[in-house]
Amino acid sequence: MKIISKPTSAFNDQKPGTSGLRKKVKVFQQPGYLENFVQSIFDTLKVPAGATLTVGGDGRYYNRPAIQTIIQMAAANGFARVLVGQAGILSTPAASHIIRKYHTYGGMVLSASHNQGGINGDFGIKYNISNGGPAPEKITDDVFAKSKLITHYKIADLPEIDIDHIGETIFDDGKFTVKIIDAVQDYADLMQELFDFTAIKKLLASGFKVQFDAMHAVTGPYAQEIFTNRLGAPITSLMNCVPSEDFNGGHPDPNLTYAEDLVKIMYAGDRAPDFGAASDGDGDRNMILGKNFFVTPSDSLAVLAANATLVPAYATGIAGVARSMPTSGAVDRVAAKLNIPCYETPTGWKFFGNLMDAGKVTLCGEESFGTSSSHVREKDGLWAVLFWLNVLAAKADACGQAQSVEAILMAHWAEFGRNVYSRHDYETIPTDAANSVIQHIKAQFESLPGQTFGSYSVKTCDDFSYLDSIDGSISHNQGIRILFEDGSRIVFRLSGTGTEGATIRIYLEAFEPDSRKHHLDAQVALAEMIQIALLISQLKEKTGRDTPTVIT
Ligand code: G16
Repeated sequence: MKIISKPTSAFNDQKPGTSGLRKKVKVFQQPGYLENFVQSIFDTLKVPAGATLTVGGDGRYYNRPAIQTIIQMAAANGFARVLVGQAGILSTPAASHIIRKYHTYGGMVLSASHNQGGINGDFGIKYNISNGGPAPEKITDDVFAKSKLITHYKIADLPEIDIDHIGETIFDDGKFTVKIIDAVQDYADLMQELFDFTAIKKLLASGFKVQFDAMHAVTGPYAQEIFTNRLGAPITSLMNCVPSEDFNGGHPDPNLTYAEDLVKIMYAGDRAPDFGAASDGDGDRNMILGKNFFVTPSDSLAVLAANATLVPAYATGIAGVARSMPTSGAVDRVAAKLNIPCYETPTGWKFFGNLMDAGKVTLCGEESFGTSSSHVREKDGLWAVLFWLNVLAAKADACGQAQSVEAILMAHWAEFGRNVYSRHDYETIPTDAANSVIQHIKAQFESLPGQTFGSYSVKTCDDFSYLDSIDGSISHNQGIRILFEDGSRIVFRLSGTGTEGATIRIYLEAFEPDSRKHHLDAQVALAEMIQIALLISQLKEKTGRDTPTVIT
């Protein structure tokens, strides 16, 4: 195995965003682009002798050549072994599990998550540390700094590895090994350890109808193994389960706009199944639907926390919960009742890792359709679906009759009150226009407190900062909050995961204690606040956009 040091020129745009480096495929295809970033990661890590690296992605276009390059560079940078998911595919939570289970020195997760794929779509790469979670900012900042100074990268002259068949390829008398693994079984086994599969199987056999949409993305094979092979669900309850390099031309983002096939089925009146769910490109996001009913991710987290002891893995209780700042405070109310701590972190799963490692939290969630627990260090779409099914199974009456998802939410709101919540996204806005919206709001920080808009009076406003209580690091500029006297709030943030222009997210939240109003559509209940957000931000005037591209 010959190791070559190749000269390269630095790129100045390799700053990791909310979750790794995400760019158009064509950006990644530039000579040296992927290599520079991978070398900057390896240089930051200072790889110890004998280390193993996990590698896998969501199967999108460019996954395969990227994996070959990463294997060659891992060999040249001192790794002794690389574990690769069969066909190069690992869902993000499965990658996290493999890193933890086989104690690898972290892993390269290749995905642009919910972003579109294909030759004109997006690609992405992130490094997860050995706890299985995304690298914290101190590592990603260092990687970015190195990427701006890089002059050479190291690569081994290995032949192309057959990544489609399970097995091992050994080089240089065992000095370097590539092992192709079946990660579906490992992941399915983990789910079976956490949840009561017997109870879920009984629920599915009782006529309770489930529809799962893998959106032509990575969870298809995992869903087939878990739902069909292990839980006995009919094959018709699964849709779009064959992973495709471009997600069949779709947008693998499980929300009410992009999961439209599933939404149509779940909103088909009496004919609709009892429970519907979808997951995203790399399998870490989830959307939960009942019959003609949408569960916001913030409410989903709260319901799971409130019912955690119904699930075998959490039967003795949960240590604490955490949510990202823009996620609604619904879970805070559950935590208060359970008398457990609730942490508020910036957007980005990487901020939960320290809290989980320290045993301070068990469940975490984000409004961006992410929920998970300390079983891995990533959000986990299928885990959330199984958690819901386990809760539904455990709440079924003596005759096996399950409650509806809507009934569970109504009962939850009756007990805790409802944090009415919605997020409005304005996508692909010219960056200057998006920045001017944010600057315009910030310029009002001194004048807004004390002002009244309709029925809402502004109490305070700020740009959210987070002090990590475990490692003492501080993260500034994590989203603008306008907090009202009655506890309602509007949050403005620029997305850190887009690859084209900027995306402005407006998060709207109002607390409704009156159960007679709990059935109201969130857009109706939040109508006044939506107008206030537009007035304060002057978003329409500054961007020329009349309506959001996505509402959830
Ligand atoms: C990523 C992060 C999440 C974050 C989400 C949205 O999710 O892992 O923690 O909430 O992006 O981020 P933003 O609002 O900055 O676009 P994923 O599923 O894309 O990896």
